[in-house]
Amino acid sequence: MPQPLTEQIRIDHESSVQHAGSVARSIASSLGWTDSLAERAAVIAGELAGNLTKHASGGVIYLQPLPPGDTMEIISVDRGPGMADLALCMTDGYSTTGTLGGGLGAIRRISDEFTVRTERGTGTVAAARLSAPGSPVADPGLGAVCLPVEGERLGGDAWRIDETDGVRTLVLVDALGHGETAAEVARAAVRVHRRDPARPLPEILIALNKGLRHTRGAAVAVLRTGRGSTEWCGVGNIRCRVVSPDGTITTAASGPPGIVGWNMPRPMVRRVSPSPGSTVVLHTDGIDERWIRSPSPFLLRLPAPLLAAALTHAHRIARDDSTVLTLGTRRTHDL
Ligand SMILES: [Mn+2]
Repeated sequence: MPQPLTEQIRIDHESSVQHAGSVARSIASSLGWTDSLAERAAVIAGELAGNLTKHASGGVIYLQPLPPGDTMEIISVDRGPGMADLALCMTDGYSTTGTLGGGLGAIRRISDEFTVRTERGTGTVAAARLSAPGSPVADPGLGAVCLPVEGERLGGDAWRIDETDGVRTLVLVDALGHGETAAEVARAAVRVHRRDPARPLPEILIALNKGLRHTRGAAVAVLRTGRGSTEWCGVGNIRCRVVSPDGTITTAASGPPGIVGWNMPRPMVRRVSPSPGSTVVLHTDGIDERWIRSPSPFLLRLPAPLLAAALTHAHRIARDDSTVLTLGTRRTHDL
């Protein structure tokens, strides 16, 4: 399983449609997929990108492998104009230009999971997931977009999710600096965490602090949810918000200032109490935190995988590595 870094493709020219397809193929090859599965991924990416060139403005495609196994996610998000009749556009074979193989209905048919939301005047967000047969499927309640600085290949943000006995532990790392050096620190942090992802949250931070000594260090946040409780522990400026079903956003937790690996204060665990139906959002400082000031109701109603993409598309700071992780409700009191 490669580190789940997102590939971003701006869809601003016909050639970007082909590019989307070839990036899907290269992720498929990194996952060791068969040619026919890789081809399905390339078709989905090409169709979503093709839709953006024909119907939308300001569109991007995000592609990524998702843990725990062999899932690929292909997301499209745009700045409008949105669809007037989603049900009609989902009909297999329906196409306003007559050139698509079958539009959204066809994409849904060849995906394992397909989620789309649209609002006239706002835009459309769609996410398709495809998994190798028999491999564990990515958590449907999890959304993620993890991008390096615009124009760079690697960045200092990294994340990981583990699940033990129904308890999910999500870790997000933002290593200081950017590029290859920061990426090495972030990978080291994930490696240290991976040895024992189920240990108590403060111990995770303490282990990372030790493991990142002699590096420039990182901001780190860990969220654990399951069995009726949700807890958070972090150091540095990774944000944790809860988006409630009624559209209110609360700041659930914020870490004390400090650098893991360098001058870490004593890690404190905070309880997060998301109401049923809420989505918890973790993001690094590569997302403009002013997004909480006047978010659109459309954005706040998005399911977790779409919310991560829409937030990134609208509020990313291109000169920093940027990551959004979203986790939606699973049972009444858990996430
Ligand atoms: Mn950062």
